[in-house]
Amino acid sequence: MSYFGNVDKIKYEGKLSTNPLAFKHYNPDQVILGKTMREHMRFAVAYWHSFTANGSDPFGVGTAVREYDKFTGMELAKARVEACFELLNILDVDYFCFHDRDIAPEGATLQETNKNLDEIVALIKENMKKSGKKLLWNTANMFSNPRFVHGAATTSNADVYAYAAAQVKKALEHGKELGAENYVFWGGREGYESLLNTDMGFELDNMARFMHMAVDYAKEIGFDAQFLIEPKPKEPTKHQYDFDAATTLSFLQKYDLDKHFKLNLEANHATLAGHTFEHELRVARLSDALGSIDANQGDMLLGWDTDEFPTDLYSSTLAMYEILNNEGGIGRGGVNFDAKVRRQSFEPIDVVYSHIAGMDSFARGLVVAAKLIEDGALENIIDTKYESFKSGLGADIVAGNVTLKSLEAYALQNNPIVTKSGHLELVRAILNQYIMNA
Ligand code: XLS
Ligand code: NI
Ligand code: NI
Repeated sequence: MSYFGNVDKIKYEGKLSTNPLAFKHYNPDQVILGKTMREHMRFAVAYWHSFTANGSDPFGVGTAVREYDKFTGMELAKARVEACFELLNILDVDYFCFHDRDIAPEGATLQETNKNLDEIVALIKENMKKSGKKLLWNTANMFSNPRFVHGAATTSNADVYAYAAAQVKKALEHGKELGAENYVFWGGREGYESLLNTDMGFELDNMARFMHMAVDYAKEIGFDAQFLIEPKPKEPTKHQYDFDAATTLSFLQKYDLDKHFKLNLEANHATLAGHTFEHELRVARLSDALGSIDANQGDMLLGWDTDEFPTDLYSSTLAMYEILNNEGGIGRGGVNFDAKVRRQSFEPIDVVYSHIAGMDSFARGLVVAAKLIEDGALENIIDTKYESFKSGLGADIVAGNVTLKSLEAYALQNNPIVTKSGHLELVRAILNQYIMNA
C-alpha cells in the first residue's frame, strides 16, 4: 500500500535540477566542517502535522486527501504508522517525533487509552527495527482533552494533575522503549488568562514539582534522553509560562532544574515572542541550553502560529550559524519540521514537496553559515567593533583592574571621545553576497 503515490526515494540532483522530487541542496553525504549534512541536520518529521492533522481550521473541516482516512480507531492509527514510515523512507529522513495522542486514539478510561498506546508503540518499534529509523523525541499531549482546560502541571484540580503525571509516566516508558533521544515538554495549557483568578506562584511551583518527578522517574527507569522544554509566548493561553528562551531558563534556574533540561526552540514561537529565531538560539547557546529545534516559519502578516514549512533563507542561514557555533552543533537534538502544508495544499504529494523545500532551505543555510564561519566574515566585523577592549583601558576593564574612580579619572582627561560607524547596511550586503554565492 502506498499513501504517497509510489514516489521513489528523493535523491540529491544538484542546484540546477528542475525535478520537483529531488533535493537541490541537501546532499546527505556531503561533508561540511568535518561532518556530513545528514549528521549536522538530523532531520525529523512531525507526526501530528504530517499524519494526524487534516487541514481543518476554525472555519472549515479538513481538506487533506489521505487514503487512510477511510479507516477509524485503531485501524486508522495503524495505517498512519505505515504512512509515517513510507514518508521517512521517501524523504530519506532518519527521525520522527510524536505526541502520545497523535499515534493512538483515547479510550473510555486511562487503562484503555494506555492499552491502545502500547499496541501502537509495539507496531512503531517493529517498523523502526525494520527500517533503521529513529525517534528524535516524544511528548505528551496535555492540552487537547477538555480535562486540561485549566492546565496540566499548572491545573487547579489535583485529579487532573495526577492524570497528567500518569500520562507523562507512560510517555517516558514509551520513550525508553523506542530509544527516544530526547523528551519534550511543551506546555500547551500551562499558562493563564487572567491574574484575577490565578495563583501564578503556586502554579509555577507545581509545574517545577512535576518536572522534578519526571526527571526522577526517567532516572529510575534508566531512560537517558535529553529533556527539553519548548518555549512559546502565547496560544493557546494568553500568557504561556514558558514565554521564550530567557524566561524558561530563569524558571529552570530558579527551581534547580537547569542541569536536567535544554531547550527545543521553534522559529514561529520566537517571532510570536517578538524575537528572531536566531535571537532565541543565541540566548539558549549562551547558557549551554541549545538542545533541538522545531523548524518552521510564521507569517509576519498574521499574529498566530502558522507553522509553515521553512523557506526563508535568511532565517535558515542564521539559525544554522548559531547551531554551528554551538558546542557540538545540534548535539542529540535535531531539525524537526514542526510544520504543516497550507490548507489549500491538500494532495498527499504536497507533504513530500514541503519537506523537500524545508530540507533544501536548511541545507543551503548550513552551506552559507559554514562559509561565513570559515571566512570569519561576521567574526572579523565583530572583532573590529569591540577592538577598544583588546588593549589599554578596555583590556583593564575586562581584566577587572578598574573602579568607577579610575574610570572617572580616565574620562576626565580623555576628550573628545571618537566613535565609529557600525556599517550595518554593509554587513547586510556582505550577508547577501554569501547567501547568493556561497
Ligand atoms: C505547538 C508546539 C507543539 C510542540 C510539541 O505550538 O509547537 O507542536 O512542538 O508539543
Ligand atoms: Ni513545536
Ligand atoms: Ni508551534
